Amino acid sequence: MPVQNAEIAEMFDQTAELLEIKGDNPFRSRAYRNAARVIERLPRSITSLLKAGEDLSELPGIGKDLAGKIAAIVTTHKFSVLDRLKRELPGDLGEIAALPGLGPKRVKLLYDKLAVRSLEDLRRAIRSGRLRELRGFGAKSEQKLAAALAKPQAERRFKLSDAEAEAEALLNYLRGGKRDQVVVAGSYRRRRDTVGDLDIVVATQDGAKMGEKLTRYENVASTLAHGPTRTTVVLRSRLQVDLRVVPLVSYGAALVYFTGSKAHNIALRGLANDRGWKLNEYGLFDGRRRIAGATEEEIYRKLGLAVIPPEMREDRGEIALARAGKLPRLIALGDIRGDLHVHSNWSDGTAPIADMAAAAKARNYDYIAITDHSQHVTVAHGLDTARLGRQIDEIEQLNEKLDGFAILKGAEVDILADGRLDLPDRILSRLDIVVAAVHYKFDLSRKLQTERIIRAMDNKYVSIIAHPTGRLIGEREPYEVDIEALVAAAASRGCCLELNADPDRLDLVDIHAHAAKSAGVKLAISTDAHAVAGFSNMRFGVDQARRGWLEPSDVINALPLPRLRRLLRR
Ligand code: DGT
Ligand code: CA
Ligand code: CA
Repeated sequence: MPVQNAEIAEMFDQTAELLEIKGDNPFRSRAYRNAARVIERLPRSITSLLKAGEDLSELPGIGKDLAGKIAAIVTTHKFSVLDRLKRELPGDLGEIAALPGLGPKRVKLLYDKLAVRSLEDLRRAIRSGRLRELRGFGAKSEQKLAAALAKPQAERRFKLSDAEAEAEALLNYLRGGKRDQVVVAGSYRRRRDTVGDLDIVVATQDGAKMGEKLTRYENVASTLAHGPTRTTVVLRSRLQVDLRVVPLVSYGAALVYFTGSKAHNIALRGLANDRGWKLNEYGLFDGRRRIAGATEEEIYRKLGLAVIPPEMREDRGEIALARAGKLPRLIALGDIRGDLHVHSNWSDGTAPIADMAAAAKARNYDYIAITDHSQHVTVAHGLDTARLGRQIDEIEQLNEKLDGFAILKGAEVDILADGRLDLPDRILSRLDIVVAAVHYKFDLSRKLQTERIIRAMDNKYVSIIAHPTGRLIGEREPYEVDIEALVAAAASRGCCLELNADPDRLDLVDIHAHAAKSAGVKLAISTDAHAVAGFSNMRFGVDQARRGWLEPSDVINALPLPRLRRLLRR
């Protein structure tokens, strides 16, 4: 099993974290973190690049030294620097640093001041009340940590993109070229933003073999259960995998059942009961006669329903729509014509504008908007009025040379703490599109945060509010904000909201995207790409849009350019 890019990135992130805890030179840990991001976003696997004889040190952020280390990881499956750090630093510091609200700096503080080395030490520090007395901690963080520590490991959830990297490698291994049907069902197939475990359904004659094969998979850490029809393992990443083997006549029924959701299943079973039938994972039965089961389609048809896309199976009203033949025509990746939140190397992106445009054109897009950061974000080399003016000139020149493709002049402007914007109207008025976003002061009260963002929408140049809740999945909770009020304000002002497609963000979430649609607010599904590879995240945004029932008409970057331009003129 070749080492996956995500694993290398994870090793580098852990290394950076431990270096920071150790108080090492900050440039070293930053170099590891940057490299992790670059590796994570590569469109090809490191293993295949090395096989093709490519020089890794030509990748941005990766010098000769790191390239050598990566090559060693690929051959040994280990990272000696990380292993050494783990030996040097006692206990579970890595795990502690992964708790919500705890970064390396705070872990170091806990270690230095309270001698916290293990999760048990941390629990003790909370119980004794010493934690809240530590500078920068207090009752609120104590509460948050206690809640996180009380959560059993089983409740740990994985980002969809991480689960996907695991699932694809595993499916490749299990399928092994044969014609067996092997599908990942569960929340993964419903494309939830996070998944608890992978539920694999296999239809095959020789089921025992498949379970056996799973237990021999190289990434398996332990086997929890193994029988003729069901095998459960835990992977090295701690992701659990449930594999069920079903006969071909039950394949559709098993897919429906294990795709879920549970609430959707219960509603379907109710429909079957109403007709005097029984529905389970083996089929739809009239007495002992199986009247459907081999395909999902025949199950839904027999129940009087159109086939419901997995992303909608949450019992949120989809069954009534399917019965009435009124399911929406959900947006699909092929409907997307451009990307309206894109960074270049003018701020914290890695590629020149021309390269980002060429890559977008190669994806068959009609347009992108370049939206680099504004001056407030100094760490990202945010643009001031003068530099943005020069960028506008450059984009105008680039557009003259482009045929059948347009680069929109834009900016991702910071919303200041009081709701004013970080750039003056006189420069914003020269742009085609303004994306406004909160990047600091996440801790305002709900009322003030909501007013702050609505005030930004009051500016007629603001086209879109980016990542409206600021959450980072598993790392940062959304800031306190009244989404309903934001949606209402966006509706009355003709402002759009973003569904950020970065798999670490996926913000707005499905139900909020649906609320926006219902209020007549248009959404932009945007990748926030900081490198060419970032464009490929669009599909994660589209998945969440589908979970929010969005149709092409709800999404502004599904519009042809002339109509988009008209809509942007508020
Ligand atoms: P997850 O893994 O927490 O992200 O969410 P799911 O939806 O994948 O849930 P999981 O793995 O517990 O179970 C997979 C599917 O199996 C679930 O979506 C529906 C079905 N299922 C599980 N438990 C029940 C149950 O008690 N009743 C019914 N009708 N279906 C169930
Ligand atoms: Ca699952
Ligand atoms: Ca499961």
